[in-house]
Amino acid sequence: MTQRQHTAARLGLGALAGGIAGTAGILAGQAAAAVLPGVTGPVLAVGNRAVDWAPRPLKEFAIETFGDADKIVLIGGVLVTVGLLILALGAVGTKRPRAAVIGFSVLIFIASLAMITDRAATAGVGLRFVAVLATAVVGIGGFIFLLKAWAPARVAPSNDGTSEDPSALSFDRRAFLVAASAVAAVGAAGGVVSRALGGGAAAASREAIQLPAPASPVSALPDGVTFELDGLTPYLTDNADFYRVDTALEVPDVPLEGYVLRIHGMVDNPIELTFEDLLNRDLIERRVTLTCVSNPVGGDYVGNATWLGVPMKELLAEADVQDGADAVKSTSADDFTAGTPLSVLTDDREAMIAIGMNGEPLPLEHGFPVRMVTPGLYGYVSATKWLVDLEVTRFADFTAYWTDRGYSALAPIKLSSRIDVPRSFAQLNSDDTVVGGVAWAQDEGIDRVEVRVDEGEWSDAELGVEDNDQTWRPWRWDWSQPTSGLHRLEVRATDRAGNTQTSQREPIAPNGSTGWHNVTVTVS
Ligand SMILES: Nc1nc2c(c(=O)[nH]1)N[C@H]1C(S)=C(S)[C@@H](COP(=O)(O)O)O[C@H]1N2
Ligand SMILES: [Mo]
Repeated sequence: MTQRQHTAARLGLGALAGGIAGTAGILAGQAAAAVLPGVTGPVLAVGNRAVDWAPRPLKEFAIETFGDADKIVLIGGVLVTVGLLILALGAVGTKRPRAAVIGFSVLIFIASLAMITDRAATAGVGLRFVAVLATAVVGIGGFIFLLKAWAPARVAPSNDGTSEDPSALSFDRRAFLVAASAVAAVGAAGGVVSRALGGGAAAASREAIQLPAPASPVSALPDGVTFELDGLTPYLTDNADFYRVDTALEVPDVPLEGYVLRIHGMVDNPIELTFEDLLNRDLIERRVTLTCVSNPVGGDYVGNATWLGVPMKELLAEADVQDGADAVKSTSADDFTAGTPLSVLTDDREAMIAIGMNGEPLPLEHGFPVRMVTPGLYGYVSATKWLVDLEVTRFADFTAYWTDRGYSALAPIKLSSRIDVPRSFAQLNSDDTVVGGVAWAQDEGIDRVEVRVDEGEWSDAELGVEDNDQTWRPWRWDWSQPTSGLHRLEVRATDRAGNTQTSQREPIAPNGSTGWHNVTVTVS
């Protein structure tokens, strides 16, 4: 072996030791978290921290670039980073085992802190500590074991006067097999256990629910609410297709057993409600279009569903709100928070505490068992999922998850319109030229949608029959006799108050994008 080959082999062996021990530690922590309810494993705990600490532009980039896959990309990023660190520490460990073990322990310490303080964990600190211990003992123990096993004894100078390089490692096949099988065993056991516990308690609770008929059912869908047009967004969004935006890397598991919603703060009569209490009240059913502030111009973080729930106004009246309050701070089971104006929750738009979505209990991803639905406001200030706490308070006295990250405290949904058909870069024949899309101005209503081609005259689109002023409105426009070549279609909407969308492009931060959506198509 040349010196260089020797060094490469040594570093490789060290990296292998780091990789095996690190994987074993992570798997042990994950397995412990899988068996212990309410405990977060190292991967999610570090991921949650990364979500909360990521600089805002990075988050915006992730949401815009990866869309609903942003969470997978984030977890992947965390794993790759941690992976590179443990490989590097392993390599360092072949020369400086003590420094490497300290570095390795620091990594595990950071993960432990994240696990102990994880916002999504609901278990007591004692249980969380069990998972920390599993990670630390297996990870650090495994690392020391492998570095030792592979470091040959520091032999005294032998007869011929040479000594073995004390920093050299030699591959001990037995140690490798022991370590690798331990990792495989922990991994397999963890997999089996989490499969056995799969679905969690919330899924079982959800299966058992029978939603009662609403005391105030939703109005019938008006005839002509939308158009037959291939590619036009369906008027009602299926639960499976409904956009999802939240900070939860793992959907919070909130079973009905033990569930309570607290209403407290600046009220004379604090209330606690179980899910049963909510079910037994007079329920309203309404169609409302939700929108995310992160929706870029032309984006699809917007969906329309039929929601079933208890009017927020009634519950707040029963709690008897004190003078001087102007906000409700809502908190979820995973410690997300939002601040909503009291005035919006008590006016006649019928904000609700929802328990049903499109005829089913809320899907787990959309907030089971209970969420807020507030017409007219972006989700981050009004649509708290996995809702557990409502505190009546003053905007001056608190901040919430996204306001802490520079977003506005008040965030009404901005008047918007979108072209669904044709898609950008479509190749059209001059005879398939119906243009269509949706427009929304929740709580105001859409009055008019106009389309223009290549910055020509604006033409009125035909609107679907209005359902209510809290839902989007489909539109269509016949593009007569387009000339062949490249064309740019643009859309703009006007709301019932007479405001027309501005062409001015604003970014999503701090309170929602503006600008006209356009698509470029080729007509043959
Ligand atoms: N607990 C919790 N609730 C939350 C969020 C969150 O991150 N955590 N995100 C909010 C945001 S930004 C939006 S746009 C809506 C999205 O609701 P959906 O995922 O059901 O479409 O949920 C809101 N409620
Ligand atoms: Mo959002």
